[in-house]
Amino acid sequence: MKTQEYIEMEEKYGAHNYHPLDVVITKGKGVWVTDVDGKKYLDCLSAYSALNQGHVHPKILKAMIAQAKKVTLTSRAFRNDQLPLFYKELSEMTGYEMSLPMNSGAEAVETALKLARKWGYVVKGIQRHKAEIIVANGNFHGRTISIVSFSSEPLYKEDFGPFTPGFESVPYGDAKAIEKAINKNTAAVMLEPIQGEGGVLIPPKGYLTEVKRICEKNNVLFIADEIQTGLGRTGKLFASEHDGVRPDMVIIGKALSGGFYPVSAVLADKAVMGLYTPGEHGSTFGGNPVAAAVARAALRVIKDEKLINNAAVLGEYFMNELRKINSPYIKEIRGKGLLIGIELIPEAKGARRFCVALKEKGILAKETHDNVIRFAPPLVIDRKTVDWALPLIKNVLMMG
Ligand code: IF1
Repeated sequence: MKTQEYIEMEEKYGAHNYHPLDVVITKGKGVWVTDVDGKKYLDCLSAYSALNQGHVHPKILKAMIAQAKKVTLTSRAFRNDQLPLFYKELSEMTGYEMSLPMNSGAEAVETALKLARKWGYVVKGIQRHKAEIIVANGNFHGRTISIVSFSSEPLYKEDFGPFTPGFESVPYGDAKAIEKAINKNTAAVMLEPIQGEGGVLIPPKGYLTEVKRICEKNNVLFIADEIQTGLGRTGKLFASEHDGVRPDMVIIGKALSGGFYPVSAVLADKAVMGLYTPGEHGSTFGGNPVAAAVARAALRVIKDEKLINNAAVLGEYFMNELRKINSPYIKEIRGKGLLIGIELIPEAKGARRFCVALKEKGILAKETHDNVIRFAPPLVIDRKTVDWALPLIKNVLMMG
């Protein structure tokens, strides 16, 4: 079958909750993907940062196959011999005492929110069912009803009420607004260190430091959603480290499996994570042996291949070179590590048509909001490949 036939089949039988670029991928290797017509592309989205280790990393593949041949699912009714090793290695790598594995990012966010509420009642002494959690305008934390309840994007929530109460949203990047919103019922503040969906928005320097200080002063937990920014993407293990902040809870997902499998987790020390008791939370697939084996291999690859350092070095190089492009359509180029956004001026008539033009040249990138092109290649990318992409990107940005 050819591209057009796949597209027609998908449109006929699949729900229309996406508007993908018209490329039908059939193979991936490292930073490259191939479509059903045999055309090769550089992947500059990495499945929204789930592919930090690159497509089909051989070591993760090997771990997944080996585990799938042994045992795939035990449920948490019984123990398995992969999960303890996953816990220990994740703890050693991140410095958090404990973790709780789930599958999707949204599930891990829900896990953290439930835990924060429980902490609010049991530790802080908030009156039952009164806990509040502060979030930021422009946030993206997933698609469940509770999570879209505190979204500020009408498209994500308008038709899906009634909403879950207990959330308060304040402007992103404004620590004072958080201080003002805190009251005796506030259990936690949850933020993305960089708002990915918001358009690769980087808060003012020291924002997270100040937010953490305010949280400590007011006995409020600080939760970082590092699902997109974590595990090396921004040139640090966690983006919060750029501000020298150690959150009370860190939520990770996406690259925790290197794109093989949905694996997410919440990290915290025992004083917080220890509050969950048997029966209060769980998931059929969360922490299953394949997920644990895959995640262990995915973490090992990040470490062994020094992907965090590569993201820092090549991210800076990529961004500096992009800044040399003198296109009248560019409003701003911003980013950290290999999470880079090019914001276009409104007169550029939208980022999507630039992404379509990039696709024609063999580069897959995705617009976010109307005017931002996001570049987030796998962290295994090398300088030669960046140098291959730059003139093509320049060409598309100049052409308009
Ligand atoms: C889609 C966006 C990115 C996330 C953060 C939680 C989640 C995500 C910071 C939920 C997920 C994804 C989901 C994907 C598109 C994508 C996205 F444009 F929608 F916002 F990356 F920028 N926290 N982000 O970025 O994780 O439940 O999806 O595993 O198609 O919805 P999930």
